[in-house]
Amino acid sequence: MGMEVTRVTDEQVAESLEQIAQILQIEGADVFRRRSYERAAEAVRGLGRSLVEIRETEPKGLQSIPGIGEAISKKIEEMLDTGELAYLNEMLEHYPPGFLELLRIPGLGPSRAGLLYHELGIGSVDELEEACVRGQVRELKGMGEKTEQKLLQSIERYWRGMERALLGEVLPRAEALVEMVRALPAVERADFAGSVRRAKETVGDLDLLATARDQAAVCRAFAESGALSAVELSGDTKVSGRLHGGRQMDLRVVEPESYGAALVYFTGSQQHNIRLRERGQSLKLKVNEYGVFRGGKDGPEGERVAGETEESVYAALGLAWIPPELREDRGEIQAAATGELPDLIDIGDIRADLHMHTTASDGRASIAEYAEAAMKRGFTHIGITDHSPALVIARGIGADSLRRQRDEIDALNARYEAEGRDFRVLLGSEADILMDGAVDASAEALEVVDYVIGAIHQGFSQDGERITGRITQALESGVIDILAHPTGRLLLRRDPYAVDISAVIDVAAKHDVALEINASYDRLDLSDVHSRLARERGALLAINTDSHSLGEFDLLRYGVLTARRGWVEAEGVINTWPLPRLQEWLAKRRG
Ligand code: DGT
Ligand code: CA
Ligand code: CA
Repeated sequence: MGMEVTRVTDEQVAESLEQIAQILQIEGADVFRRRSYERAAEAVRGLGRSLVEIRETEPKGLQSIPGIGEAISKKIEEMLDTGELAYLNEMLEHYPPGFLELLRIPGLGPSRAGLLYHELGIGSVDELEEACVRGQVRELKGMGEKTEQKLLQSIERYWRGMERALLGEVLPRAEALVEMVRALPAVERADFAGSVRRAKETVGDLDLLATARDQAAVCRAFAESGALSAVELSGDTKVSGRLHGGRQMDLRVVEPESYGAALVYFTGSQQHNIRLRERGQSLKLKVNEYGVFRGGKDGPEGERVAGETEESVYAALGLAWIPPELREDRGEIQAAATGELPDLIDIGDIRADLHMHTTASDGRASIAEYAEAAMKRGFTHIGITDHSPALVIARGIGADSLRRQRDEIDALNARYEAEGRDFRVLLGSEADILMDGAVDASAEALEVVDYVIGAIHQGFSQDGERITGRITQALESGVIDILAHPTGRLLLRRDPYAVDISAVIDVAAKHDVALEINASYDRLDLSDVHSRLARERGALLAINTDSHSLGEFDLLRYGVLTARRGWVEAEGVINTWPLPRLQEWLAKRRG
């Protein structure tokens, strides 16, 4: 297509390496070869720096990464240079396009997928479903009626999961797609809209918007770009289809004078749009995806008064521009009318991450490695919080190990001080809130740590009264400074425990305990709505990544987006405070 090479992300490199490992397994290749690709994928995901940076700055280039040897480093370089990997492309030629998608079905590993393909020619989830229904799968070696039933259930769950995805799975792809659309000839502007732009925690389809004088040319170019695995509609102003992996998406191409109005309309939410239209009616203005027009609801479409930018649309309605994260009809229009929109927290306000796990418990990086990565991000401090002893499965640590961490941290801080670096490490502990509400933090442990994060890791199914009592008792004890992932939900996978979060918020506010917004995009716990409630009731918040490896500081953005959806300002989030202020707060709490 004569287009510039689209840059592959590190995550895409990791996925390609993983695909190679999967195909090697399907082909029954040597287990060591397969493992080397799995290890390489894992290594890429755990890097604190980008592949490009390592390649350019390390004397040994990519081979300086543990787990990446000469052969794989060459392949990664090829991907970084060309956006493609011939070795993988050749492997994939032996299989139908939807084949690797099969591996996303829980319970269907590479060996079974290979068997299904070679024996029954099954090359997609659709075909697998059909074969199960027809009872063909049970005839295969090592499978039976039970396996077939289980597979059908998994497929059903897979289709249901397809309907909504986690924001963190879709947002990076939306950004990459927008970059790609912006690079198409004739495109003037492009953005993603819809629930992804509002940063909703789960999203349905992806809505893309572009503007160009020659709309049809852009539609054609996009339809032919290979971004979609299936093009379902390709018109002069709109292209619809499925992305690789199955997610539905639309690209709409509008005229430049309508771009702002279309961006408002397709960003939504629907309720927000309805409120805007009502406000327009009261001002005798008609608001739609083409612009704002004089003449009111029933009049002929009159003179255009706005439409090219979002700001112009809101201004025509007497409103300040409203950040997309607030557009849920939760009072934002009233606030925009009276100049009372919140000054939302921004990722640049965050100075610290206060929740991460090292190799001492279940993490994969050392204290010093986290510190280096944090300095690169511009943090001024971090807090190390390995698990307490009660959490045996996560290799919780006791007072002896905490003392060793204390020594290590004191030595690091002394070095930073001597070198004049504005950076410090704090020592915390993620202490289990036990079944009876006691906190798993010994007197010896409390002596050496700077703070305690409390969390529930067992007894998720207790009834509301018990689990709420257990948490509030722990907060009232004064031992806990931050309550981690307060409701325990795992998005699309596990419901929150039956906790009365409103009661927890009140107790947290009363005892000056900060409630965490866990930034991991499968948690986002507290949620947007609960975060807002917490701030309204005067409780402090913390936004933490709960990192288990170096790359995970990047999750911070999802925590910040959730806070923004909760109308949260920087002031109420302890991670935005300079270290002295944080220490003062901790001293007061502990004193
Ligand atoms: P999703 O895809 O389920 O995560 O949620 P959205 O918000 O992206 O919804 P979607 O994709 O159905 O539509 C994108 C935006 O387009 C939506 O937020 C508002 C606007 N929109 C769609 N249908 C209607 C409608 O019937 N009335 C109004 N007022 N707006 C609509
Ligand atoms: Ca959508
Ligand atoms: Ca849509």
